[in-house]
Order: sequence, then C-alpha cells, then structure tokens
Amino acid sequence: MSELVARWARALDEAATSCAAVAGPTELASVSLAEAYAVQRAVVRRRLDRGASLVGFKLGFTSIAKMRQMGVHDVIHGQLTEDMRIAEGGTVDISALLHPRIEPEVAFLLGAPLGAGAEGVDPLAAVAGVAPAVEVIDSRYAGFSFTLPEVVADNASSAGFAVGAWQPVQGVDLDNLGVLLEVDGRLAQTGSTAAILGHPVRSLAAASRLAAVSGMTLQPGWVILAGAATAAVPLPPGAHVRVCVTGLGTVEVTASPQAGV
Ligand code: 0L1
Ligand code: MG
Repeated sequence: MSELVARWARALDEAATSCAAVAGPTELASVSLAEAYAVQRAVVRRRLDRGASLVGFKLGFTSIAKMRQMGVHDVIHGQLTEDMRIAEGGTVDISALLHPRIEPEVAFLLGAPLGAGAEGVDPLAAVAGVAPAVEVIDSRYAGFSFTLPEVVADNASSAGFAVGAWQPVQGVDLDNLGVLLEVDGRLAQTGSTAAILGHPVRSLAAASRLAAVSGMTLQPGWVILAGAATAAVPLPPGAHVRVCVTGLGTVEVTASPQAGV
C-alpha cells in the first residue's frame, strides 16, 4: 500500500469515526480512479479490522443527471458493511454522522455469486429477491463537496441502508415503477425506477462488471443497492422517512434526535 493510500484511508476513517469533516480540495482530488479505489479498499479494511463484515455493494451516479453534474460517464461503487444496516422501521443514529442525506433506492438480494469468478453469469439469474430500500449517505468532506476520486475514496458516501420486505424478482417489471420519498408525512421527492440507469437491472450488470474489475466477488446473501431514483434530501434530527416503490412496497426509518438514541 502506498503512503498516500494509507494516509488518506486513515484520514477518511478518522473523519467518519470522530465526526470531523475533511476540508477540500484534498490531494485526492486529482488522483486516478485506481488510486481512489485503493483508498476505498483501505478505508473499508480498517472497518473490517474493527470487526465489521462485508454485506453488500452499492452503486452511485446511476442517474444520467448526476453523471452529467459530475462530468462522468460511468457509475462508481462502494462497499456496505453490517454496521451500516438499519432495521426496517428502525432508527438512524445521526449523532454519528456529519450531514446525512437520504435517497430512495431499489435493492437486490443475491442468491448466487456475481463479479470475479462469476463472469458471464446472467445477473438477474443470481438474484434471490428485490425490495424497496432507503440509503443514508454522508460525505466525510466539508460541505458535501468533492471530486470524483475523492468520493470514490470516501466509499461513495456510504453511511447506512434499510431494506423493505424481499419479493421474488420474477414477475416484477422494474423498468418504470413510481418512487415516493416522504419525510414526516410530506412528499420530499418523486421519481421512477427508470432513473436508475434506465432500468435497475442495468445496475446489477454494472455491479457485476465493476466488482470483477476490482477482483471482488459479490457473495450470496449480499445486498446490492442499485442507485438512487431521485435526488438525495437532508435527513434532519427526528425525521420519519418513508419510501414507497409502486408494486414493491415500502420501507421506513426514523432519524435519532441530535443527541443520539
Ligand atoms: O449513493 C450515491 O449515489 C452516492 C454517490 C456519491 C455521490 C453523493 O454523495 O451524492
Ligand atoms: Mg445511493
């Protein structure tokens, strides 16, 4: 591991654990994506060394609008650990977060491996279930402001996720389902699953491809967050969040008061 990778893995990990944002632009701002992913792996390694376990993979920049905004042409990925999981109906401890936002997503549950060692497998055939999901994102950079390599290094702003009831993927046409994001009973965002790369299944194919490039195998039992169907919105203290995906169901979480749960 290079000195830069080790130094930034420590800096981003400490920013998360001490709730102190890193001021940008940083020297990561213009590193290669390969170096940025090396920092991401090292950040996640530090979490694993503290006892966390890998439970999934997420995609970011899955909407054309967000790609254009960042001037990028491909999605990015991040890694989900067990300590990021929030029970359906549970509490998001925002006292441990810098400036949390939420976004409605579609989640897939893998029943078979994808990625490295499973090249050529039909991604949909590897899916054991699909569910509505809500992702909590939190940037470790001040002002939620970063370049592409910076956000890749920061594990694609991953912070938490909750998933609704799993359903069999067969017979659910995922291409254009309505998505509602409510905060305290008020509509915050509306969208469609079509905003997720045109069809969430494309995210699954992208996850498989990106994992293979990184030498990662997406494991049976893992959750794959396909990407946001709308823009993210701030998650204020005490807020009750409900995501509804037509035909898939709902998922709800509540933010803790500022002082913690
Ligand atoms: O889950 C996401 O789409 C986040 C990707 C990183 C960019 C951001 O923090 O908005
Ligand atoms: Mg997301």
